[in-house]
Amino acid sequence: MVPAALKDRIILKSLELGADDAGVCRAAELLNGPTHGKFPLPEGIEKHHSVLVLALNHSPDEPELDYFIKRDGAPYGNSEGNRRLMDISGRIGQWMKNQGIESRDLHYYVERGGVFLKGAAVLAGLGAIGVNNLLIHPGYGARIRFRAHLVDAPLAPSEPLDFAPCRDCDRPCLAACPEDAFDKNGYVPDRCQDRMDRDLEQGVAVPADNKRPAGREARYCRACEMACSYRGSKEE
Ligand code: B12
Ligand code: SF4
Ligand code: SF4
Repeated sequence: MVPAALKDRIILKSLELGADDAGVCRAAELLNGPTHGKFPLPEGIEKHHSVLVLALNHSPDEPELDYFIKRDGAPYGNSEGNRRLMDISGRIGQWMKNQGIESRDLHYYVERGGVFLKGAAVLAGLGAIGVNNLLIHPGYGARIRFRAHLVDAPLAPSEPLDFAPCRDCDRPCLAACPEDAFDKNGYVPDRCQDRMDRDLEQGVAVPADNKRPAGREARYCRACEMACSYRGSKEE
């Protein structure tokens, strides 16, 4: 195991580069966990690798961070928040390269070689999964997004938190869902997915520019996120 001091320097640098929080988990632990255990190992991720999880607060005061633009014909879209995370990921990669450490940004989508970001965030000590199926961060609550960066070194992992934000809560997140996407077994992804599909179809038209075709901007539903009554220590 590489000494903890290196992990601490990487986390500190991530914060300097604009992340609101960051943590490290071991790829082996993630890949044996409850989600990746069921899926094939994403190509290129090996058990000795570490995963740096970068977090960015998505405050209700900056809703545009979450607006998602999908251009016609493009396989994926993107949001300003995710672009910022990608930028931090690129710059932390450059910084590690200068220190002689190999690393790379991981794709957002698992089918393109990414990891399940909420599970990674739990293992990296960034929070706990709430009743609303979202990662609740002690400082920013549910209003936070993630990106993962793969590090070719067995860094000392962050400590998972002893944190139970939903204990004693009367669960306004569940009542807030306009699609009834929570039943007795928890989150029902298909109902939520239908809503996301409609949000994109009914999104604002974005005109073509010199480089890119026209597209749509979706303002995806965040009702279960915004209704979460847990107030983080860093929220206004
Ligand atoms: C596909 C996807 C969706 C699908 C739903 C897929 C699904 N089955 O859940 C749709 C399009 C419907 C969707 C909706 C939303 N999504 Co989404 N989505 C994703 C994506 C790309 C993959 C998630 C996935 O496939 N999950 C499959 C299930 C099986 O796994 P899971 O979600 O990781 O959940 C498991 C773990 O939490 C695990 N678990 C529980 N405890 C523990 C503990 C440990 C230690 C471990 C390892 C695992 C673990 O159990 C859960 C169930 O199996 C991720 C990005 C990513 N690469 O992870 C974003 C992501 C999960 N989405 C996100 C968000 C914000 C949303 C929305 C609010 C929409 C929006 N405005 O962006 C809603 C919220 C719905 C909700 N309440 O969960 C954020 C969540 C941030 C947060 N604070 O948690 C993510 C992480 C993206 C990001 N930018 O950071 N999403
Ligand atoms: S994002 Fe909207 S539709 Fe999906 S579970 Fe949350 S409240 Fe329901
Ligand atoms: S509203 Fe309450 S139960 Fe729902 S996720 Fe937030 S803290 Fe948990």
